[in-house]
Amino acid sequence: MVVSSPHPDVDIPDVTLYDFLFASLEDQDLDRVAVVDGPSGATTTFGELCAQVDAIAGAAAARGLGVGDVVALHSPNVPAFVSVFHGLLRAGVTVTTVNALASGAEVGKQLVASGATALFTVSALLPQAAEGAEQAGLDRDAVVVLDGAEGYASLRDLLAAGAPAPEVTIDPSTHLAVLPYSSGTTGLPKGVMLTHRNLVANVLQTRPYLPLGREDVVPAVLPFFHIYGMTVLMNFAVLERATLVTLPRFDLPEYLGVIGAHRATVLFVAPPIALAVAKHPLAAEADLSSVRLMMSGAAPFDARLAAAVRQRLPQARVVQGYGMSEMSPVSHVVPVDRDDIDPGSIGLLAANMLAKIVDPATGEEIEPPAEGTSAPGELLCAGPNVMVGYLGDEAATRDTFDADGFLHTGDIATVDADGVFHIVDRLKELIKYKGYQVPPAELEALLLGHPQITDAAVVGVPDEDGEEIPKAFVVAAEGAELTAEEVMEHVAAKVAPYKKVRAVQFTRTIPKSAAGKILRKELRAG
Ligand code: 4UW
Repeated sequence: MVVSSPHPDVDIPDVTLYDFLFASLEDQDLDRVAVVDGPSGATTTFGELCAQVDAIAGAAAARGLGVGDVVALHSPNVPAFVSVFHGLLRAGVTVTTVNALASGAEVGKQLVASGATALFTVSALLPQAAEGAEQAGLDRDAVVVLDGAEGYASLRDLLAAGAPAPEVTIDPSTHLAVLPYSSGTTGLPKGVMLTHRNLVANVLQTRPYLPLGREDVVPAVLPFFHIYGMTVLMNFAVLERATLVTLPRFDLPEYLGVIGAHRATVLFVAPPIALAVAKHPLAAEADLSSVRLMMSGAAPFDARLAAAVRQRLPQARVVQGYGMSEMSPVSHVVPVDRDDIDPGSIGLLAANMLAKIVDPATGEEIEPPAEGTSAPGELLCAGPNVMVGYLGDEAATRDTFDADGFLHTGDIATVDADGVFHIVDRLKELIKYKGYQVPPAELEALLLGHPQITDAAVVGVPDEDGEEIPKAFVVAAEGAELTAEEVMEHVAAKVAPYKKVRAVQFTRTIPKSAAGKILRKELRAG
């Protein structure tokens, strides 16, 4: 049986993200601060942000970028991320966001896979950006370094031309706004095709249960390049005319300092940040009295951690959301005004959403219970926020949707009689390290590229703090003298730091099904 959201449906206007967020700006908001650069304290007002978005749209159009083009944005959280992202979208460009921690080879792969014809980056990431651009055959003219670098166009150069924003006509329900990369339920990262409508819808679907307003100050430490930061921070906070304080990386003292100095009110976090706030002695000394809400997502967050956070933030609500790049991303959230709901749950379906729980062994739908909690099964979701499909990968798209058009999340969930969902396990092979995606298929391919490795499998296992880490099971070639350190270094040299293999076990065989699929559950069980 299908479970419907208990919330009333919301209307989703047929508009572009620019029209949704910026065309509605009122005079009274123009002088309010939209974005603060955390490290320097420099501020950008809504009026300035909107003018920058228009100017960047004009500059993009003057470079010949518009509808049909894909442009890569490769930057940590800085205020210019917001204006460049929305400026490119305003010009009709589709933006593929690249993880700021990506290696040069990873940047190159995404440029090629997405068909990007230009790359916007920052000087600190230029070594990886330049390597990736070269790999993808982009010449220097196609690379813009926002803060400037010798031999490259900068944002200032682009804006100096003063080109007017172009008039573009696009259909918000079919035109691709963004292409974040996700490995989904299996395999290598794929371009997730999200339309303007997907992004507009997702903000509206959670808005009533997650009130944010003009008085809110929101540290933006979760990366804008990842769908959580993109929708929940960048788009949601801008829509509500709240103030974002950007931080290019997570550094606990700096984060706590920003909360105190800017009187931050709402913290959107992933579990490792929640853990630091709950447990680190520095957090005990920090002034966190301004915080009224902490929301965690992107990886499991249990009720014990929620309770530990509440001890540090007794005045605040501590809630959880759940989502996936393929859902723009939010499908579930614990409504802020429902303190009767377990904070270890992912709460209720967002507005306009449907879900099913299906027995992965039989494909049978599990009935929601009249009372108590359902049996666990795979969660499938449908709604206006669900992606169109994976770019250029019809087979993966087909496999990700069931016959009724519901998206396979690859997560195992239960639902209770009140419509409250819990995530209890993960069916898919994906590993999450500090909330970042680590696709085992990618690491396995790298391991198999080592001349002394004949077979390998990578699974997520808990470390001593209970955090998930990637562990490699390795079959070494006959007579090979391979150490665990060598295996780890082999991978670390080629991938972003969060994708490193952090534990190695040598084994004689990798358990596989008759069809040759790695039996990951067996490996995880040890
Ligand atoms: N509990 C257990 C969770 C949870 C979870 C995600 O990288 P992606 O594609 O996307 C994300 C999205 C995070 C997110 C979305 C909306 C939201 O409100 C929120 O919190 C405020 C966070 O991470 O990875 C998707 C996969 O990440 C796992 C799960 O396996 C999912 O399929 N995941 N949230 N609360 N696991």
